[in-house]
Amino acid sequence: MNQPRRVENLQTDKGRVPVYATGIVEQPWADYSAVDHDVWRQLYERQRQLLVGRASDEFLVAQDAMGMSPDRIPKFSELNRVLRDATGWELIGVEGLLPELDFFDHLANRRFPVTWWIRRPDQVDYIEEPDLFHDLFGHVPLLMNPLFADYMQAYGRGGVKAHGIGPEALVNLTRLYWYTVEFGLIRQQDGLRIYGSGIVSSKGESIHCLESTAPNRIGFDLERIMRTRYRIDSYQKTYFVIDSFEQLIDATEPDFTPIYARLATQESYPAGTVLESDRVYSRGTGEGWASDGDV
Ligand code: HBI
Ligand code: FE
Repeated sequence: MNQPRRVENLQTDKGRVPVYATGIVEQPWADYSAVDHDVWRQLYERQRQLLVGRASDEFLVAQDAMGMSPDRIPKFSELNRVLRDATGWELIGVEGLLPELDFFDHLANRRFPVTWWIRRPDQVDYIEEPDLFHDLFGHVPLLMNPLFADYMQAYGRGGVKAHGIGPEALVNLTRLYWYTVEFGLIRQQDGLRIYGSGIVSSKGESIHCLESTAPNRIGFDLERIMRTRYRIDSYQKTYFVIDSFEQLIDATEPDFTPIYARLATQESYPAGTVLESDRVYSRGTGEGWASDGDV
């Protein structure tokens, strides 16, 4: 497997991240080795087993509708036929992380960038940057869900706008992506469930986010999220819980400009903060207000 081409590092609020060529690359499907396909199969089967009872109903329904197979790395061209019909989204192949504006512009045009290479066998439990498994298994299925598909396009449009406003607005908006698209939880009748891509593509965090007593689980609040910092190299200290995808869309309807202006005058919160005004859930059950200490 030929290695991805890194061209530079980008200073972001996540520190210096490797940034790749921003061009669209054809998925070199014929070049995937048996080891690559086996890494896909191993990760896919392990996560699918873990996620029943942990992932949101929408995620599991969407992933089944995608028709992905554990047997081999899916072909983007085959998935695009299904995805375009469902919500008008399409996958494009990329080298890896893109500069923010390139990424936002793709989302604003219903194109989701998927990294063409998959991690090595010795990286199955952790890889510091998004690879094909994180993108294809984690991000792509929910693009089959019309509400989430609309949210992702609206997010992209908001990102292009925030990029024009300035770096602070970008940091605020990136936090929204982080605490919803990457690490979001949703409340169902039968308890809290995962919809965030960073969680569903990680064995450890799929368990930790619902069952550990360590993290806070706080009801979704847009400005609270935009004020809250996050860590990229450990499990999250806080997960935000939406009641529905409709709530996500409604919250992101208004123009964010006045929110950015307000936030610019306020301190941001450390990742592990819990405020009096927070709606705190106990672990995993989603029964609303936590009893004392059962956070
Ligand atoms: N690039 N390919 C790719 N995939 C991402 O998920 C991604 C990105 N660039 C920037 C980015 N995500 C985050 O900073 C978002 O919050 C914008
Ligand atoms: Fe991601």
